[in-house]
Amino acid sequence: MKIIAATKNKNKLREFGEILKGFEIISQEEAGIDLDVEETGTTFEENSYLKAKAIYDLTGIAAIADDSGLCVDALGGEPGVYSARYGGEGYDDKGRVTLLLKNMENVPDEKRSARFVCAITLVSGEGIITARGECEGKIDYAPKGTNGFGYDPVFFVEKFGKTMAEITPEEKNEISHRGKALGIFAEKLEKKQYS
Ligand code: ITT
Repeated sequence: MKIIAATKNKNKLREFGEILKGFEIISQEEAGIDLDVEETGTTFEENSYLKAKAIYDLTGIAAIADDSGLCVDALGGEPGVYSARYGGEGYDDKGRVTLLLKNMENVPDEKRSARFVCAITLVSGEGIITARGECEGKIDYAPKGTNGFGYDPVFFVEKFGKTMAEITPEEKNEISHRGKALGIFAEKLEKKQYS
């Protein structure tokens, strides 16, 4: 089954490939699509559905989308669904990490809990599949490591005693929100659990 990855994020695309081995996943670029989907939803599930549906409607080919983000307890769940847009248009990954650390400046150790959340949606001619994965961690005090992307350098993972940017891609995929969500998704697809 050919599936278009409805994402413009190259790092997500790489992780899709690492996790969903044996699937025929093609990028939007490979499918010749240049589409910006407005993320008007208020939940990860809504936004991942919007992205997958837009690509499926355009192509008639099954499309899988990932909407994900970082939810920080001390910030009332922010940046959440707005993780990619935290601080506004002018920021890149590094700028968003700096802003997050600034907003966490006076937060003590025991209140620095956070989680990465990922909602995966497949829209296809046979139906829809959704899956959600979460990964618990803590916001570190400074960026560490060069692997991964986004907020990985400040997301401390207890199991490894390191940030998500200091562990290997294999280690990240084993515990990450995306790894978990795609694992559940693959199982549902195998069992043809469409809704
Ligand atoms: P698409 O919508 O094209 O897929 P995007 O980057 O805009 O790409 P999202 O709207 O889902 O994707 O925003 C997700 C943001 O959350 C992402 O840009 C990162 O800042 C952060 N994020 C998600 N997964 C992450 C991960 O595994 N590691 C670090 N940061 C992550």
